[in-house]
Amino acid sequence: MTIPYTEEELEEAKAIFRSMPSYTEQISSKDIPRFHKALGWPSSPAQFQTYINYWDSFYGGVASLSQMIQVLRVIHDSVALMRDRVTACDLDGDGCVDPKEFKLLLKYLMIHDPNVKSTSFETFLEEADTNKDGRVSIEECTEWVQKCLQRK
Ligand SMILES: [Ca+2]
Ligand SMILES: [Ca+2]
Repeated sequence: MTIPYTEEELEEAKAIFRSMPSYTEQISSKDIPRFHKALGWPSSPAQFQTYINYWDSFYGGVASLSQMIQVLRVIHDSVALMRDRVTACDLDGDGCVDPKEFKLLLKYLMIHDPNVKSTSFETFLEEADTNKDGRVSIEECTEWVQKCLQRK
């Protein structure tokens, strides 16, 4: 998933999105596998289930067209994509990643890149909290995610 989406491809993705059975302005997370398949993203049933869980956990089981297009727009830019995903995982919006939010983010990372190893929150805190204030901010977390994806 490193190819940039052109405006034309985004239009195509929008058309696919709108053709999903549950489409109103948004689609049910149950249609995520169908949407991914229509876009030509190969995923295993386990990956689909995790994606569904992801949308269920973060977005109450529905994906809006604008959210989906936002993901597609940044998918070629790993820094922007990860900042977007880290921001999305900050469920209580306090600008920091707590253990529950980290768990969801890690789950997402492990689907995104199978080389990502499971990490405890303690290790994450130690590695990511660069200004040592005991909290991991969105920026710190985004930097950590970059390092995490680069180390194989
Ligand atoms: Ca938070
Ligand atoms: Ca910090």
